[in-house]
Amino acid sequence: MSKLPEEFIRGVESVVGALGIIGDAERMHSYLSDWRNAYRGEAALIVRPASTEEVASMVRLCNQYQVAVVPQGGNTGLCGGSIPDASGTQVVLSLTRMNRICEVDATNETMTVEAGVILQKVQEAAADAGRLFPLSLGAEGSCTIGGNLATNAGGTAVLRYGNMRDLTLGLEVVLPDGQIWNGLRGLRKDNTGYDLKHLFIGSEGTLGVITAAVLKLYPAVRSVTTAWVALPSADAAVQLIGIIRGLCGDRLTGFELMSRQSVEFVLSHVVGCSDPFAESHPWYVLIELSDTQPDAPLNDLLELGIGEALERGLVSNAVVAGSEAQVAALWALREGISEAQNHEGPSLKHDISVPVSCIPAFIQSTDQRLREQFPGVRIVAYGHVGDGNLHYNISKPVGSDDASFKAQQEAIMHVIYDATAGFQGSISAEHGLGQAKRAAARLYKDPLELELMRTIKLTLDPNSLMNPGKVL
Ligand code: FAD
Ligand code: 2HG
Ligand code: ZN
Repeated sequence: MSKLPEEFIRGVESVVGALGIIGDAERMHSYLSDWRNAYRGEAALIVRPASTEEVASMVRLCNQYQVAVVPQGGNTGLCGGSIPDASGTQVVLSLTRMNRICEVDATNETMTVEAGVILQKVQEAAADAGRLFPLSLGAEGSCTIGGNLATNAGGTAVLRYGNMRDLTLGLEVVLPDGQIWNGLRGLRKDNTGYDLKHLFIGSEGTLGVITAAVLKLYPAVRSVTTAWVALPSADAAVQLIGIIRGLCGDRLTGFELMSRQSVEFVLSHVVGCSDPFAESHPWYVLIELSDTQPDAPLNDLLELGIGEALERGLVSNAVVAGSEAQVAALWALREGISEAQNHEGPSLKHDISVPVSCIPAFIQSTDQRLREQFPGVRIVAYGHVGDGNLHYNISKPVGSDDASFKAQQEAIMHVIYDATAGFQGSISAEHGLGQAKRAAARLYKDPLELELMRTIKLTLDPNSLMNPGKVL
């Protein structure tokens, strides 16, 4: 039984039709909790509009009845941003029916898509046009472009191509009052005042509903080399990236760091993964070079770089993938970490960034503090080290129970975020604030920045109906 008035429900039906509404508990279930089951909410309805006009009518109706709207894409977000609160009075607005690729303009190197298109479909459409859409992340088979935009997603190719903000030329947004802002311009130059799209990118559904976007395409990649490298320390990884970048420039498209603990979790829990080396090492990096030329000398460059690093004692072992199957096997070791960590009980996620040069000192001092204060916790540190972005995640000590581990969550978080702040870092590098880091942002973000954000929120959404309880 819905907690909202009957006239509201009838209004929703008249906007999206029976096909666009999910109201029974069983079918609503998957929209109400996140991928890890870390957040769970209730909703009056799940509404699935099929067009921008339907989104706009829904938002207007929600305004009329003062009903809060929680935009949702693929529901792969890691901060609970797409999960409604426990009141059962909010409406989840799922964009997944709006999944059309509207236009591919290979000459302008742009693609116009609706917000509910799955990222992988965008990558495939770009490839079909002989182009590349470079955003790449573990959830690409289920996350949507709208979610990628709303969280300003990063992933494994930011080093070369930037994050979602850098990959976007235009947006269409339904504003909190139901007006449609059509900013779907495929222009690389447009200095006619404030660049409004950047307000909505990274706003996590709190300023409006993104309904479509014009994305940037790049030349297709025609040669790729991938290597798995073992290192004695995180410091060696930071030095290695300098060597490889110096040699390869923009050909360096991926440089992912993983601690032994991260790799061990994958080896224990992800079927089909195996250790490329017979012996274990404290740290690994996965390096990817790519080029638009089919026969670019990538192997030679990589071997040169790794050779120099070996001589300087920065590398302990290395293997270059010799086949596509080996490339996939190496990436599976990296991409499997999130899933593998779920098998080890609740994971405390800290998606931090510090200047790349500070990564080794951050790891060394924070590891030490955590080991002293919380003996036995397992530190699962990995991530996009070339962007200074570490997923500094924590799993409970072997044999301890979930409840006593969760009771330490706040204290562990403060150790990690205090260290992050000490290095002038950010407590959310790529996943956003959602509901997970809303309170922490109040402690660690500049008060003036927060005040400006509140002013913008109030101006656009005076009734606070867009994803309340998230971000601010
Ligand atoms: P959702 O989870 O549905 O929503 C996320 C937020 O965006 C919510 O606040 C929601 O309200 C809002 N939102 C969604 N759609 C819209 C819209 N159309 N308009 C307005 N607001 C909207 N993230 C990274 O950045 N880099 C990674 O490498 C990465 N790897 C991941 C790997 C795994 C295995 C998983 C599970 C997640 C990973 N993520 C990563 C996190 C997540 O996939 C991304 O943040 C993704 O961009 C979320 O997209 P989504 O469609 O699932 O959004
Ligand atoms: C990744 O880089 C994602 O794999 C997920 O951002 C990180 O699960 C995580 O903490
Ligand atoms: Zn990541």
